[in-house]
Amino acid sequence: MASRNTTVSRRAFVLTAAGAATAATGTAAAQESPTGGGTETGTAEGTPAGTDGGATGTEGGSPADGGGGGGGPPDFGGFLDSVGNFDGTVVDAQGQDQVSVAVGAQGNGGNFAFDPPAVHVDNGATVVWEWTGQGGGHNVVSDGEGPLDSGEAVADQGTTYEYTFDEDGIFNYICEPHESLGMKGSVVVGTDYPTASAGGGGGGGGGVPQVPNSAKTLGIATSLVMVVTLGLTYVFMRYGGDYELSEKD
Ligand SMILES: [Cu+2]
Repeated sequence: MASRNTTVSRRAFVLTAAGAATAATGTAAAQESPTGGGTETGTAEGTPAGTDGGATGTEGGSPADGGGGGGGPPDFGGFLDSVGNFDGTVVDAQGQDQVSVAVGAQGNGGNFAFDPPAVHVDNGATVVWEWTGQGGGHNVVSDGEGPLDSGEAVADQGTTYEYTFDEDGIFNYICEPHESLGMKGSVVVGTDYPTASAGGGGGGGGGVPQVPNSAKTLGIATSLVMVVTLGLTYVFMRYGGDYELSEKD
């Protein structure tokens, strides 16, 4: 009976020690992947856990990147900042073949505005600018290079100028006589245009540091064990032979 008990307690001790080791590694693994579990990690040590951590990190980063490219608002590059009647709203006219923009609408200290100042249309849609007859002579001309040009400024009510967009992008335009007052507008066309992606970058930044921390911890621990083992082996081999030789010298 006594010997049996000894065997049992010895086995129990070994199991406890193994359990503690498993638990220790398991805790490290649990920080990275909750589903990883201590059972697998205990046998395979740090390497599988580290790989798991890397996989988790990649997954964490991807959605953030996708979000940045996906649905950000159009980036006008500050072009509409000085436009008095632009409050950040881009009128969504997608799905419409034709969209009207008033020329000489109220804004910018008189009738010196386009309304709406920013509109989003499908590729292939036609924008028709319609003169209100207010605010003197106006025209519609692309800012810098671009396809829009209604010609000389005119004041007559009922004047129209239209353009059918067949290219995705952001098309900024001005009224030449009143540009300095803020009489500017923009047409966003299709789906391929510069976007202000503020949220995407932040999400990616938050996701990245998590992985290297836990992966590093396991990596460093594994490296340390290897270095110590190699170092001890080296010391044993070296001092085994060299000691006698140096004694003779
Ligand atoms: Cu004008």
